[in-house]
Amino acid sequence: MGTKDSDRGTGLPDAQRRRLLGASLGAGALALVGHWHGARAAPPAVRTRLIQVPHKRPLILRSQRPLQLETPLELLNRQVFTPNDAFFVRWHTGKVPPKADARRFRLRVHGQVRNPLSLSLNDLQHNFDVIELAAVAECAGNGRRWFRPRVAGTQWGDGAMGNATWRGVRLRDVIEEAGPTDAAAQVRFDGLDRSSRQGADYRKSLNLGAVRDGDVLLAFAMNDDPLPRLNGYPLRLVVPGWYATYWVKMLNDVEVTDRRDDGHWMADAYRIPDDPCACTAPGHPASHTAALSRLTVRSLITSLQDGAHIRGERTYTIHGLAFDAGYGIERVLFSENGGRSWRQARLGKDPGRYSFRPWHIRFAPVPGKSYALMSMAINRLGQTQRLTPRWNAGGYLRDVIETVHVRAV
Ligand SMILES: Nc1nc2c(c(=O)[nH]1)N[C@H]1C(S)=C(S)[C@@H](COP(=O)(O)O)O[C@H]1N2
Ligand SMILES: [Mo]
Repeated sequence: MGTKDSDRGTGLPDAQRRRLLGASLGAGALALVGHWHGARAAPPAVRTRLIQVPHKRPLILRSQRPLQLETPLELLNRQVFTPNDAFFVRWHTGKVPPKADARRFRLRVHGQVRNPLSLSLNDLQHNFDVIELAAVAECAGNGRRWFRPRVAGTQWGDGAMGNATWRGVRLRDVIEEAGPTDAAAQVRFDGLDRSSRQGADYRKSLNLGAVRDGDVLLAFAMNDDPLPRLNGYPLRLVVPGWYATYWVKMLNDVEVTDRRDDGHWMADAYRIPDDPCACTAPGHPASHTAALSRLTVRSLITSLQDGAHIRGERTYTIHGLAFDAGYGIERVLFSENGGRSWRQARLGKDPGRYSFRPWHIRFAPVPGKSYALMSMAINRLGQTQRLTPRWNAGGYLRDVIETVHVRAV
């Protein structure tokens, strides 16, 4: 499905620098709006707007202020690594800071440390071990638009996620170099963006225990290129297996603290009901909440969209992806009859335990028949996806087995 034929822009008023592509995604996406009774059918009359900002392909516009752009599903299809110019964008601030000057940029490490640091990009790249790993960044609100009843917040489809190789240095090594004092308890991360009408200054914290995990990176490269400005140039935190809310962009300030962060983005936002399900009944707020942390197990069919009409009398290869919090995907099962029977899909190459894992399977539809296609991933711990959707007021932790309804014609 091409995005180029969506080029009939309507143009929004404050869009001088941007080329707005004010049309729907094209035939496949239009089918989404249709009559299909799938739980995932988009609310009627909602048109999916594509927008093109500098250094990005046309992406789905979820909001302009703050800037929130979603990757169309077809750009996640059949590529394990999401190209930088297709990678989703989520800011909380109304105004994304200008691109930092790499020569003047410094990362400050201070607070409960014996040896405060001020590190240039060059210091980071040459004074510490450089490592690289593949990891999925998924927004905690990914899939929120499928929650019923509907919840407040950005109505993301499934494209508020992407997979990349991240190159950088271990956070652990930098913190060790600074030498935490005995009082050290947490580490707080702050980027170049500041508070705005859209919200408080964006800061997130991790416990010292999580920081000691050698896979947490201060990353300066993404898919072998410098980070795009909108994805955090020149430096971002990468917390593999954890929701991207922790992956602070344009990171320039790391503070080791002696107490729990009571700032807005830790204490009020990005919290889930503190029970094993992380569920509540609509209208019944959770009495206890916990900060979000690890990703759920998920899989998606990426080669067909809900409501699609497909040709019968042809064998299809269905493609999809699966991921979890880094324990590793062990199996993906596929059903063409709404979960009554399952077949095992073939897993593609494994780029690492935090990465998207591609899978595919053959499917031979019969003309005139309708199919409810499903996929279910199972990780090495035996964790799998839910059969019924969980509900919580934040629209977090989506991990239900998704259904793609298609009709063979
Ligand atoms: N400095 C800064 N970092 C941030 C944010 C932000 O608003 N400011 N948003 C966070 C959230 S909620 C998400 S989902 C990811 C989005 O990363 P991306 O824009 O590279 O896709 O960045 C995280 N890091
Ligand atoms: Mo997010």
